[in-house]
Amino acid sequence: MKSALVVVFGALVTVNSFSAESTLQNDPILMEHWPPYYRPLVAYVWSGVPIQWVNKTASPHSVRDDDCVTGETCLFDSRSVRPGESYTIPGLPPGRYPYHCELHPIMGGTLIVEKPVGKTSLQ
Ligand SMILES: [Cu+2]
Repeated sequence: MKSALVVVFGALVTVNSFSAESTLQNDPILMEHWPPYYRPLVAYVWSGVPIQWVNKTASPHSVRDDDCVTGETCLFDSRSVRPGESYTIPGLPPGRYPYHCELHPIMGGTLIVEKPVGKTSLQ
């Protein structure tokens, strides 16, 4: 029983140190006029945590899951986000999610959604 408690405590310490040192994204993702268009281009986020994009340009943009195009499960599609506005999704399951702007096909970004517990490879 004592060893089990030690293991649980060790896991908590590991998770806490990972949080402090990781590059996981807490700030909104910015939509921009110039490359890489979405900043950061590849955003690492926790699963289940809301993700926000902010449009600080003078033009409308969108955030659309690439799977919306292929006919697979379309997990997010902002439609047009006007200048000064933002778009937030409640969070995603772990995985890799390429996305694009429906209005400007040159704009593309990627979300990497990480599972917060039991993930040790980034330490
Ligand atoms: Cu755009």
